[in-house]
Amino acid sequence: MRRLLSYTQQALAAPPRNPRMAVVIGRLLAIAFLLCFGTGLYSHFLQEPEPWMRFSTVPAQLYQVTQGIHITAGIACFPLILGKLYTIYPQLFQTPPVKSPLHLLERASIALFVGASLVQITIGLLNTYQWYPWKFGFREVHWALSFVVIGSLAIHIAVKLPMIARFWSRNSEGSRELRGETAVDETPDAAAPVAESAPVGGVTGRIFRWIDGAPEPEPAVSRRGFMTAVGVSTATVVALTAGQSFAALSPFNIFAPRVKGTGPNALPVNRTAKAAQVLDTAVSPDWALTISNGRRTVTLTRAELLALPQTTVELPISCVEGWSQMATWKGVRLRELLNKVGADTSQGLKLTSLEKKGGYRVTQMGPEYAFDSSTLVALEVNGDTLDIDHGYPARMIAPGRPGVLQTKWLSKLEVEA
Ligand SMILES: Nc1nc2c(c(=O)[nH]1)N[C@H]1C(S)=C(S)[C@@H](COP(=O)(O)O)O[C@H]1N2
Ligand SMILES: [Mo]
Repeated sequence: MRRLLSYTQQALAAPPRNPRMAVVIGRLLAIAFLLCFGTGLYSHFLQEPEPWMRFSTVPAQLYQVTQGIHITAGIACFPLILGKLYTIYPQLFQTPPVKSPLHLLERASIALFVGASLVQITIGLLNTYQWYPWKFGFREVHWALSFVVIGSLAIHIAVKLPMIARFWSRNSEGSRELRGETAVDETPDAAAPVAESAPVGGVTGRIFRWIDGAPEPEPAVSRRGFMTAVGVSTATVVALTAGQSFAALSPFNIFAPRVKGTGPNALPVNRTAKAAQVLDTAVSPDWALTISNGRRTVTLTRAELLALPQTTVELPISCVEGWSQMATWKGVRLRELLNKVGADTSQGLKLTSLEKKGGYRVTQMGPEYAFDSSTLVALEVNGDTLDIDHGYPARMIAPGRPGVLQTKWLSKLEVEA
């Protein structure tokens, strides 16, 4: 068994499979994971704030940027993780499989980390395509897994710290040894532990000399070639999808699910009026917006809303799924409506949509958004009446909020006590 494992491990040896490469890719992955985690926390708390939380309404594009980073960094994880697994997977066959309880913990944390990360980025990617081929709630699972991923990443980094230090830079001791710049062979005892703890062929030169006297074969994958492959694939998937979030890359948006400028009012639609089952109620002549604060209530028809002072703002729709687009909105300032029912600037708001059912039929808005001068009950977009798919007769649009909270087909606004 042992011999089979060690034979497999050696057979898989290749120049990119060395600890320096694992550290180089590992660093990039760690950056991508931390970006995803940080921006993910922000996105989560915007949608499920703790009562004491207040958020910034400036710049209006803040969420567009954080969520664009979230999705783009998540997509970059695919080639990076595959590259990393390529460099380290011969480690699967290390002998003996378990050396000590600590070693077992190390291997278990890596298994957990790899498994959780792969599930995490895969369900995240499918979510951006609005494809939910599973029964569980995406948000809950993505949220819970993020702690598993970050927790096991922390353990992984802690355990590997000595190795990370040895191979941190080009001129670290380990990296120089790899290039054969230190006299490894003259100090076999000192070098031995490295070979043991490092991925296969921890020290180049030994990799191909495992059969005594055999000439060194030409490696099928060179280190440089491998780095280039990982680099180019990462840059390519990022460049071909980031256009959904970042306007400058929009012309190269080939794989991402949303394309800027398409759809009614030249704006993509996320949930159609048909899907929300509002095709009849949204165009009903009986529609009116109710605004209430305790017992004080005001009801305004669309014509009455249009007769109030109109404000124009440039604000983006920034979907949690990563696509975003700037649009020109026209309508009534929310705070003017709130003033009509005597709300004060410490009070938040409950918004109800005409939508029959759905996770975003009822949403909450903190006072920092409700009283911001650019938050509108929008009646027009991009110079035209709101299309029914964009929330006709009226929708909410506020700066810096995730798309899910830009409620379409408004019905009721209730000031919270
Ligand atoms: N009532 C209601 N409003 C909603 C949604 C919804 O499902 N129901 N979806 C939201 C989501 S996820 C986004 S990204 C934006 C998209 O706005 P658009 O379809 O007008 O581009 O609307 C938001 N408003
Ligand atoms: Mo969205």
